Amino acid sequence: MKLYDSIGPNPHVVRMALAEKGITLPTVTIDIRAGANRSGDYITKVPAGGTPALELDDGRCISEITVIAEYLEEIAPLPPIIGTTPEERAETRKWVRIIDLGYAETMANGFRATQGRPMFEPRFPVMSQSGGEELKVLAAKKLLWLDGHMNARGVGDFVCGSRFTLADILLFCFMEFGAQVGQPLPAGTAWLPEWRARVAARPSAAA
Ligand SMILES: N[C@@H](CCC(=O)N[C@@H](CS)C(=O)NCC(=O)O)C(=O)O
Repeated sequence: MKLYDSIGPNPHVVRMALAEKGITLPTVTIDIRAGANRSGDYITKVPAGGTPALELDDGRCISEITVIAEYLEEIAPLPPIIGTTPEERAETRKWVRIIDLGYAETMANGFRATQGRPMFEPRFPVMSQSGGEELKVLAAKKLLWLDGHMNARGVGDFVCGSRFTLADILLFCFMEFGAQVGQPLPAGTAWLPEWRARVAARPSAAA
């Protein structure tokens, strides 16, 4: 297997998942700033053009970070980052979906329409600048909601309670990226700062 890697939060999620599982792969770095993911060989292998992607030994490519994480869990179940029972897996997938659709996509689309506009506008349609600003507000509100929920729940170091999962990896990588592009953790959070410190202390966070 081979990993097509780049800058940005999406590849960070997969590198962190690989590190949690102790898997090391040969890596090819794709220069997304130069648009190398939107031309040539890469766009043939990965029609949607996003990075990262996992190339299997038979040449097939798997893209989309949550799908790559599911694949890794199937080929290397331990340590689990999704779950060992149907109930655990359902809980992880629930939070992954909430975080992905509610926060990660919102934050990323806010970035693409504002600070990231010069890079993304020539590649695909992006929302208006003012729409992007609204998305940033919505992303911050989602973090506040998540924080309130986790704080009220009262137990558990991680999104799925005592289990460290893909939901934590996804949230962490996108929050770290958000903080670098003008979307820091909003004021007034209580659970997220301590959770962030716990996740940042894991060796995989630096992957
Ligand atoms: N939905 C995709 C998103 C992939 C994505 O947008 N990756 C970013 C890097 S963080 C990228 O390649 N951006 C450059 C571009 O889309 O041209 C996934 O789950 O992998």
